[in-house]
Amino acid sequence: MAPVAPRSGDAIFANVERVNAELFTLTYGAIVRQLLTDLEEVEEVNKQLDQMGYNIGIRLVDEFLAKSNVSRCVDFRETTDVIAKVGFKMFLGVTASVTNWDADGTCCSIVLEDNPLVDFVELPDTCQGLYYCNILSGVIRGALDMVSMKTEVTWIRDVLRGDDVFELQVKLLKQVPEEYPYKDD
Ligand code: MYR
Repeated sequence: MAPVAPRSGDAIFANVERVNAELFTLTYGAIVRQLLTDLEEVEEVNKQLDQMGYNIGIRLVDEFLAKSNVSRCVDFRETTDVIAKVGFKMFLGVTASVTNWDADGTCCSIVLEDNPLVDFVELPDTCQGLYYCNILSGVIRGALDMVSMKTEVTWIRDVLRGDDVFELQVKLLKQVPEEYPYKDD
């Protein structure tokens, strides 16, 4: 029997990370598949994924602030930048870019070139209307809601629909001023 060469700690961690990433991707795929079976209508699956993402997003902010050294953002522009560069890296392992700002700074696009959610994924013809990664739009909407920014998040480009990248348009609808929780008197 050939001797087994010892692997360095780095190699083992890289392998564990890869396996975790694959497990995550496959688990997400299994969730989408189950929703398609249960809900039958692709539109309903889109809504459900968005809602699941929203519920995750409102919880992720606390974890994000605890783990990152990011301090409070001053405006929508800075917040979207932090989500794309730091948030995506922390929770999805990839970074995104923020582009296509409108003149008044209330609408932009988050562009994702790599997206581990779609590794191994090919959509059958029966799923044409599916926004497979709709959980992400919900996560972003939920996270922004938690920092008092009501937004609408819409898919503009989707690699699974033949586009070159994933692009999410994020439109700021309303910024609710945060209330100081204690009375001064
Ligand atoms: C602030 O308190 O002003 C900073 C708020 C930053 C919110 C960042 C939330 C991270 C959400 C990550 C989304 C990841 C998508 C995969």
